[in-house]
Amino acid sequence: MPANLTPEYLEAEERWRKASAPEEKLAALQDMLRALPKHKGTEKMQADLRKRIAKTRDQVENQQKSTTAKRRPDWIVEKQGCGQVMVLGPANSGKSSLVGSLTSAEPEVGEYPFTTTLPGPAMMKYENVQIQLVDLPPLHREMSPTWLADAMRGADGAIVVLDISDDDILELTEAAFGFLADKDITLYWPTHLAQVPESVGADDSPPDSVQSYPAIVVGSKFEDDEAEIRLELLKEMWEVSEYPRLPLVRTSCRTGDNLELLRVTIWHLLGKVRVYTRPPGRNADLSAPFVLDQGSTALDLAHAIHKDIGAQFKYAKAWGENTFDAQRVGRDYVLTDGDILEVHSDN
Ligand SMILES: Nc1nc2c(ncn2[C@@H]2O[C@H](COP(=O)(O)OP(=O)(O)OP(=O)(O)O)[C@@H](O)[C@H]2O)c(=O)[nH]1
Ligand SMILES: [Mg+2]
Repeated sequence: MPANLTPEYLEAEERWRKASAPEEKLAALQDMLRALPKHKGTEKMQADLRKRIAKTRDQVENQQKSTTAKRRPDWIVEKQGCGQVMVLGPANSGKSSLVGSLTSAEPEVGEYPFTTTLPGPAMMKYENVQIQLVDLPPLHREMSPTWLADAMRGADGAIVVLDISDDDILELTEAAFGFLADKDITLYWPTHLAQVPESVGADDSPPDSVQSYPAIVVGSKFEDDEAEIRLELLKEMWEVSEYPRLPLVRTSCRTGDNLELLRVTIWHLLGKVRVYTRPPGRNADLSAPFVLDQGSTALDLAHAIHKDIGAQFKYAKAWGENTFDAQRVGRDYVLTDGDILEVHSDN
């Protein structure tokens, strides 16, 4: 040991020896390096201390990562794709079956209620985009897990799956909407929905709650012989209820009926447009659209490509339904689904 080690160094070294937690060890090592006289004779010790500091810091960071991972509740779903749609509804209504039929996921399906206990995200392909569906545990005023409302936060839309082969459909719907009402969650008519074949309810009340989502009702297991009668009862109940007017799509996972219609309706529910860009003189890549909110402009697209292109936007040439080929458009041009744009900027 070099003779000129300071008392501070020795005190820090003693602390290092006694420390058990990596954070304490790291602090002691850093103090040791600070207190070590810096001259040629201690160069090896300095290098050695730096190595030990780096190693201990890794240990501290790994420990922090694993504790945050542990603390993160397992019902939080990371958003993926061009939109996140929550799959809601009473127990056993066919939510997981529907998610399984629309995606390549294989969620657990059971004849008994409360099969699904945690959110199950899965990607649904619609033409050249991917939409995230989140299969959820059942909605029930008294029996849903308390975190369910939080799990829905930030979603772009919802589908409410109601089993029209079930004689208890009215009570189950009431218990499901009761959960939403208790949590001040409202569903509303998706005004941007292009075509709506059918709907339930008469009132088109605007949402006024903290959490509100554009939504579709799915009448599931529609191949049942008496489904039509129950659907009429459901519509009557809806007319006199406080529930919002919502589009209705009848489906059957057994026969596959209307699953493609539902897929398209979910895409429209999101209120997005797909736009393609082309570099001057080259073809657009039609497999990789930019997905933007309806109402977005040429300037919004430029920003989405790159912030510098947005800042220096000059004009664009557009090919689309509402333009003639290579029409020169300005920053305020409102994009239509399927447009191809060649963006020109000042640089
Ligand atoms: N006849 C018929 N049965 C279906 C259809 N879709 C689902 N089922 C059946 O309905 C039952 C419940 O299906 P799930 O998909 O597990 O329902 P869930 O809404 O996810 O149920 P929980 O997770 O418990 O809320 C199962 O026995 C399915 O086989 C359908 O289109 N027709
Ligand atoms: Mg389920």
